[in-house]
Amino acid sequence: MTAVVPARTPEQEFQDRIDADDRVEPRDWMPDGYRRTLVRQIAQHAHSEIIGMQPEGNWITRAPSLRRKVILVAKVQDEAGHGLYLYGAAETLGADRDELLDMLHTGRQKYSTIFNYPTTSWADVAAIGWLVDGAAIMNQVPLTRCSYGPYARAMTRVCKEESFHQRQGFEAMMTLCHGTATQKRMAQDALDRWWWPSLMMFGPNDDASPHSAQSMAWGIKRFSNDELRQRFVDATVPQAQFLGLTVPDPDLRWDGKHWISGAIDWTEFQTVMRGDGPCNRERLRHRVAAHEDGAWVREAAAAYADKHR
Ligand code: BYC
Repeated sequence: MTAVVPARTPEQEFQDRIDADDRVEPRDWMPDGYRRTLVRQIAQHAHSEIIGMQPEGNWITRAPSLRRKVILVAKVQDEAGHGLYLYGAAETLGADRDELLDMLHTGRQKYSTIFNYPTTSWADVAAIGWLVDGAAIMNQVPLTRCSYGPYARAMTRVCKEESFHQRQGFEAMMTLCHGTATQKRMAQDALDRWWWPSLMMFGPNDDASPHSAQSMAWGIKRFSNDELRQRFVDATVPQAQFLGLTVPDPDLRWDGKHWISGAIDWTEFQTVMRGDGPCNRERLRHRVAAHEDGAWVREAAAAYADKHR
């Protein structure tokens, strides 16, 4: 008698493909939860890119030299481009760009907490490049191996640009640290204010992260939030030491293998995520106003496209 092999469900076959490291493409069958998870993460990521233009954009007119201004304009434009690749990737999953923007504007979809902090001095621009782009790369390089093809490919390009951003931030920080005593103080003050929010970018601890386990099983996330945060701390503490700066964590210690941080203030993270951070309201107000002011551009582009169809 031949044994009857039970038929595999579409979900099991999908998981087999993921386990074999196969790439999923837009026309392939995928579980609804996989699609929903990707739309949620990619949309939040896209929103972060375009909201992330604001804190640094704030310094374009006050950059300390023409060279710094040219670099900053290019960087802020790059962030807009990253938003475009990501909204494009979300559209391949059937998401509608106008709806995603509406969800951002009405607070129904999140963007990264990091962009709700103010940039009060030029050194903040340097610190964002060094720390925020540094954290972004740490999180995004593994996403170039994400199981969903369009997201992974978008990330390849984003990461190349982010690594330039990180280097320019570190170089700007180095200039400040080798400058006058006031400039060095500005650099330290910026590190003091951006260190902890940068660690929060990686998301809640693994035991408090509702999505991580499933996202890792689906090959969307390759490493957990805590693993990536640890890699960032290990990479960044020696850089701070090289700059002659002090990481604002009295409990930071070397355990022989890793730099171990003190406790993160998760209450602050929750407050900012809820919409009550220092700049949440300002960021959204500015974003909605820019969207409304730009309506004529979208209308003109649509009319032009209709005429040439
Ligand atoms: N801020 O289960 P979890 C950049 C939310 S870089 C706000 O761990 P997940 C840029 C999370 O969405 C910044 N919300 O979720 C750099 C979830 O909420 P919902 C953007 C956060 O998705 C320089 C809940 O907490 N990068 O753009 O498995 C210049 C539970 O968390 C945050 C990306 O988006 C946070 N920090 O993991 C300009 C990278 N952390 O959806 C721009 C792609 C967590 O249940 N995204 N939440 O309501 C990811 O890798 C993952 O989505 C995360 C979170 C690691 C962020």
